[in-house]
Amino acid sequence: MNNKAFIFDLDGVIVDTAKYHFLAWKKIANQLGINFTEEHNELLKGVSRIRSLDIILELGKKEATQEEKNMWLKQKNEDYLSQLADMDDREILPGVFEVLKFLKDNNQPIALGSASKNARPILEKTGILSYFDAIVDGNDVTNAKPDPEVFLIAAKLLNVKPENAVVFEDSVAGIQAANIANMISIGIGDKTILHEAKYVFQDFTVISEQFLKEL
Ligand code: B16
Ligand code: MG
Repeated sequence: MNNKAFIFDLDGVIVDTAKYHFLAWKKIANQLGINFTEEHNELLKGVSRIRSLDIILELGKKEATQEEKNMWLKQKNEDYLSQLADMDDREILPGVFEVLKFLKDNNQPIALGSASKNARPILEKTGILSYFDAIVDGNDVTNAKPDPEVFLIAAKLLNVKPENAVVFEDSVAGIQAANIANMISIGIGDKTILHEAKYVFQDFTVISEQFLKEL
């Protein structure tokens, strides 16, 4: 294989936790009398927890004190984590495990580049933590995607130049971050939404070993 490093986003790429985030935010929104739909939830993908709350408050045209915000952030995360309690490898999205294994078998460095502060427990619960040579998550970055910080730190930890790093992302902001970092962006999801990516695949089951080898 060519000498590349592979950086995976977490939510929407490795696991589909968007549904759990949605349920937890929905409870907060209901409490505040804000109408929050699955369509609105799209706006929160790849976005940090704090920014997600601000978006919901903006949707409901609500003002809040920092103290209130801290309380809701804590409540949202506790609720989200309680939903993840029984998580296991069945939550890994189709084809992901096979690609991780193929890359590992071919000695390719692998990192996580996620906005989530809950990345480690999710990788542990799904049994794939040992596949990652580096983990960069919401605890390590100050600037959210589309800022490239998360991916640049990951490439540095893997000891590769940005142009040799491949990023798998499901969010528009994440694809933009990879492009700004001068990395090879691969969108996972809808081609029309992720049109800024260099390549787009519906999911990992349609990514061939040949394609990975030739990158
Ligand atoms: P947490 P990713 C992002 O993860 C999610 O897409 C986004 O919806 C969530 O708000 C964010 O993580 C923060 O998550 O509350 O667990 O810190 O897609 O960058 O892996
Ligand atoms: Mg994502």
